[in-house]
Amino acid sequence: MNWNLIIFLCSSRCILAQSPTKFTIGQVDFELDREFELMDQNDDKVISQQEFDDFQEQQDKDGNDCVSMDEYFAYHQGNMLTFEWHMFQHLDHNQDGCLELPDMKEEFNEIDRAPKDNEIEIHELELYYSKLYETFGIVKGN
Ligand SMILES: [Ca+2]
Ligand SMILES: [Ca+2]
Ligand SMILES: [Ca+2]
Repeated sequence: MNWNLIIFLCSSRCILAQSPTKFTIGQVDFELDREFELMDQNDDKVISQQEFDDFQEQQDKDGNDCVSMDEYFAYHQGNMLTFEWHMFQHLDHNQDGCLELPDMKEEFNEIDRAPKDNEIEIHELELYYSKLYETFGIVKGN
């Protein structure tokens, strides 16, 4: 009897049971590529701070400098509601139910890391998301 295996199976089940997330890495990667293309308006394969801010503005349908959860969800339609819900909570740094420009500036700095050059490349976005996967408890699957 392999006790290590049994303990491993039990603990991964327990983690799964606790996690409300049912989506997979593949789904998130698809979402990520799509989002990168949406943000990269001049198609030069990097996202500038300006493009990042514009993306924020596009989501703000009523133009009150606040992207509400409704506006965010309307923009990020799809089967990824659980993920988007986590994302919104993560992006909303001061927890006021509004994504504002300071929230996005903070986020831009968080993503722009390797190298830190005021531009976001796809691999920086991937790195950033892979850290988020862990925080959100996303598991690898089909
Ligand atoms: Ca660009
Ligand atoms: Ca708004
Ligand atoms: Ca960069």
